[in-house]
Amino acid sequence: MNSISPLQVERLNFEPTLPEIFRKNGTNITITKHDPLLPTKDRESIKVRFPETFGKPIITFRSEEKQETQPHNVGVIFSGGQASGGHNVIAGLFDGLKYLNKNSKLYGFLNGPDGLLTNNHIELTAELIKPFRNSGGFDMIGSGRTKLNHNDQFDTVKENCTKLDISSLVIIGGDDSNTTAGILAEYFLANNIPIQVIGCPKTIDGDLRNDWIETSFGFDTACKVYSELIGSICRDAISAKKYWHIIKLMGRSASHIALECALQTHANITIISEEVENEKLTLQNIIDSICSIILNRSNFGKNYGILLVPEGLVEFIPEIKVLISELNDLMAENDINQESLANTCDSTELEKYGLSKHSAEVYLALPAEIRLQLVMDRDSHGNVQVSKIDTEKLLIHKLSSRLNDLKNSGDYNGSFSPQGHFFGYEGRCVAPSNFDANYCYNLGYTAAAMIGAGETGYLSSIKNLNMPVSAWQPHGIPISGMMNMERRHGSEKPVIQKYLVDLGGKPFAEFSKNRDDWAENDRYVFPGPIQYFGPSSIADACTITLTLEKTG
Ligand code: FBP
Repeated sequence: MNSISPLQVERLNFEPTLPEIFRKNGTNITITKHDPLLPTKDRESIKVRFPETFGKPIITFRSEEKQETQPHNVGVIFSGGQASGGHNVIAGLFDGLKYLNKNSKLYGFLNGPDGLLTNNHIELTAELIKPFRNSGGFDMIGSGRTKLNHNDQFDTVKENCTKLDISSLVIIGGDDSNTTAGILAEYFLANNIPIQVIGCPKTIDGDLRNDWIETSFGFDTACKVYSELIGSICRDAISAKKYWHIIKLMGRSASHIALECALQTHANITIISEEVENEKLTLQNIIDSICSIILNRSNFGKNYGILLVPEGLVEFIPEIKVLISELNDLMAENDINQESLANTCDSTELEKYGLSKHSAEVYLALPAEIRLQLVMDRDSHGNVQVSKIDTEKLLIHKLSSRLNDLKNSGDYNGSFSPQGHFFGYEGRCVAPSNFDANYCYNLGYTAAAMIGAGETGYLSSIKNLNMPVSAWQPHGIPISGMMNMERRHGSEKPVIQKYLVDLGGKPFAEFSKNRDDWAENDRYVFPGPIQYFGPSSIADACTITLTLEKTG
């Protein structure tokens, strides 16, 4: 019996494409330096914190006559949540390093930043990497969410790298992890530690994006997986005609995934958290507007539909945001018995704990299950784990109760039979789409090219992603130029700015133009499963978000 599927066998044979510049055998890849990239905000504060890496130029690549280059010993880690294509970043990095010098070595630190701190590593050889090419998951070396933010941790990283003679480190992660990459590069330069640091943009959430990072890897594959599932549910809904499907979609803060899935499937209703915040919509406002669509469809005999909800919604609803922040503060300041707080159903009692009167009322209006999640599910900093809140159940509870009232008052005579879903983990480790497989391989290869050129404090970037791969343009982008100052855990910190849905942007405009029609009529689109083979217009397509952002 084969231990890998026929599809896995075929995917192993897939050869990612490199753009022209990386395909000139027998040449050296060198860099061209362009204008410096300066932060758009908080320039002076960033300059003070990044004296060594501030004002570095954007770089592109060119090929020159081949000369002997030194071998490089490089370390690599995954940091944060899984995203399809990670193994191809490593494959591209490995191939790029071997192209520089066949004696180069690549070490994978295991289970994310923890591996760097404990020197838990393996050497990544051609044989070891081979079965992981074009596969999903991060299981080649694992990942983790430990944050590297203290100098003593940086010194440990230095010691462990020195033991392996490592002169470059590649951090594959999201906005926080790449912020760390920038800080580490600065620390090493400031302390004359000869270790280069390069980042690669990963996260299914799509929120590590700016003028230079057109998308983060994993977003394409995850949205295709969720859209396939949503499309199948749409088909079930118009077949059975009896359920409203309330679907929570992963994406911790930003609503890019929900928006892309709406564009791909034309679900009847999609909530965009950024719009909720911008319009200061209360939970009741949201429930009322969903109910009016449910009522309208019911008047046409359609007691079914699809509602997409972004994972991070509750944090964008003003009164719940205040409640969460008050709960975070009181949990941090006081030695509180979480269980008795969770069981308190009296507003005066809650005020004694330190909640404001308004937050106590908001808290008590939530279903018991959600109250429990708000109080009990805390991360290592004591903060609410917003991603663990069953927002789909919260909405089902509130919608059912409102529709019941409307029924009792004679304003609604339909039937509301809800089904809750959460699509998250099923989209993070699928074999990468052709787009992500190619994109990731190129990100890794670009990281190797920057290592070869001796650069540090850069993020690997590919531009022109809506074009065929041959026209893609690899870049190196200085991380300090993408920073701004934000308040985190009580103090001002330099961080790469998270990209939320732009309500003035083209993807949102496209959604907004169509949403009334999608709400009333059944305009469902059924994207079907990811296609790895077949017509390029399907197999190599990128997301609608990227297409709209690049071309309109
Ligand atoms: P990253 O930003 O680290 O890539 O993770 C994103 C994400 O998939 C979110 O969408 C989700 O909220 C979170 O990870 C889940 O985290 P965990 O894997 O720890 O449950």
